[in-house]
Amino acid sequence: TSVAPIPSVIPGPVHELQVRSNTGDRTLWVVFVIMFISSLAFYVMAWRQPTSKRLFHVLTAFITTFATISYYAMAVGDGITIKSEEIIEHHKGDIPNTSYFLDREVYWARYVDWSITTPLLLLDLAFLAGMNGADITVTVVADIVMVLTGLFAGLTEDKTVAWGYYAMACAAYLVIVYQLAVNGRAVVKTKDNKTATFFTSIAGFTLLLWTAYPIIWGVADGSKIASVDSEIIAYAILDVLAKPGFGFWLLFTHDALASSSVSVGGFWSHGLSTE
Ligand code: RET
Repeated sequence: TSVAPIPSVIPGPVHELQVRSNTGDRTLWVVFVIMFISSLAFYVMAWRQPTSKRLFHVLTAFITTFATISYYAMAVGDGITIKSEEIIEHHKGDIPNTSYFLDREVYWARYVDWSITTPLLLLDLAFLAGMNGADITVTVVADIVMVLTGLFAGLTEDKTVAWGYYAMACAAYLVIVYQLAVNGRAVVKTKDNKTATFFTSIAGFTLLLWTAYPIIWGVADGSKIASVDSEIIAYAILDVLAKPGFGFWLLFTHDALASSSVSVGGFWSHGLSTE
């Protein structure tokens, strides 16, 4: 007589649901409006410059336009899926382990947004510094790797696998940090002083802000310590700083320098370097 093997984990019927409430809902709508109004402002600012001085305006306006679309999608409830993660509870003695399911919303529309907008943000910085074609390509490709492995980390229902993707995304992020902090800073020194100082400030601000994303991801999407509402609010603050905040700072500085004599050969030499 053979006895059916006892499964090592007995799945329970319990599902814990983690979804957003009205607070998360309202936050998404508020950011949608901020992104929309910023986009209009950036298009107006673009239009006030001659086309030869519009490169930063166009890039920046597109960034907030994509954010407007993705916040609209998330606010109306699109671009979201429920991920079901099995949580195993270990018991002492002969009692078999049991499990329950943690069902939590994953806002994958964010990654679609980031896959387009973070390369555009990096192009803003790369053109400002005057980085060469090879370095720009490495930076943008590393960024796409970071966002796509981040998406896979967000969607997989296996926790161990998720941290594997997360590690790859972090490695790619370090490539971006290196490109901006070392190569970007080295090449911007060949431009005028004002441009060099400004690049150091805005690239520093960018790296500081961007570093908060993987931290929030770890606390919210990874470990599920933070609620879905807290996650929405945290990303909302970062997104407003990283897109409209970054954009207004960049474009106001650009326009001020472009109308002064300092900038010749500096800030608004938009040509792609091909060395
Ligand atoms: C993830 C998780 C995996 C590890 C790393 C990440 C980094 C994300 C970053 C996102 C930046 C987004 C911005 C949006 C603009 O509004 C994908 C969260 C490193 C840096 C600037």
